[in-house]
Amino acid sequence: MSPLFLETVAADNYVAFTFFIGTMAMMAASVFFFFELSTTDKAWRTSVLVSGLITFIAAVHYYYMRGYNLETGGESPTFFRYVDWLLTVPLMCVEFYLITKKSGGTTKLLWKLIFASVVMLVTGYFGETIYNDQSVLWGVISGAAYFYIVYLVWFGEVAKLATATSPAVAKATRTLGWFVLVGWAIYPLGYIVGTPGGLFGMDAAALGLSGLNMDIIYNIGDAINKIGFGLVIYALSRSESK
Ligand SMILES: *C/C=C(C)/C=C/C=C(C)/C=C/C1=C(C)CCCC1(C)C
Repeated sequence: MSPLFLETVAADNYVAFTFFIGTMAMMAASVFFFFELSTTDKAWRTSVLVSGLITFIAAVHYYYMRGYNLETGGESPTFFRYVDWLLTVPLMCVEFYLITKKSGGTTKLLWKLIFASVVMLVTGYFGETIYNDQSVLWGVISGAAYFYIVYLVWFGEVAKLATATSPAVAKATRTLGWFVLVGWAIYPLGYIVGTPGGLFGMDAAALGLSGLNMDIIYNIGDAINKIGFGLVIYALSRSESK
């Protein structure tokens, strides 16, 4: 029999467990968003569809990452993690574009957001893998791109357009802004825990985080951010349709 079938998950393997729960949660969220499409106002259908695509892409990656983690005896599926993020984070940028489009959100703004998110992720990937010995430098560049996104959503074009669109869009954008500011800040924490030297030279042990695992932190972050983001968009689609 292939070793695949002999794989058992130890009860205290929390990493594998969070990959499993992550798969289930992302699948359930996708089913929910896709089924709700039929009762979603036409103007909001693309937004809710994108919410479902984000969780669906994550579900497929989580299924794969759980297997990778088990079959390699606990290795981090770093490559597939970043492939997932490179697909889903730009889609989150698309959500900002779609909800601000009515009052002038342009594809130029969309590309600005996507560009910043790609810089944030590619430099983070460099720091975690190829240029691991320069993880501080790459972490700082990634952090700068991250703060640029925070700026755009809280004070820049996204915030201004959202306010001009409608009170409901302004409110939803503020909530999404909290996800970007607090929810996304979970990821640099995972980077610090999983990368020697971490971010800004901070060390996991010095921060009292040495007992934590990078994948568990990333898995928790993904569940909060991908499903949470989708639900904010879903709620907005309901409050805006009569
Ligand atoms: C669904 C996946 C999401 C929302 C992923 C977001 C990822 C980040 C905000 C990652 C940020 C990072 C930094 C700000 C610095 C260190 C390197 C990263 C890539 C972990």
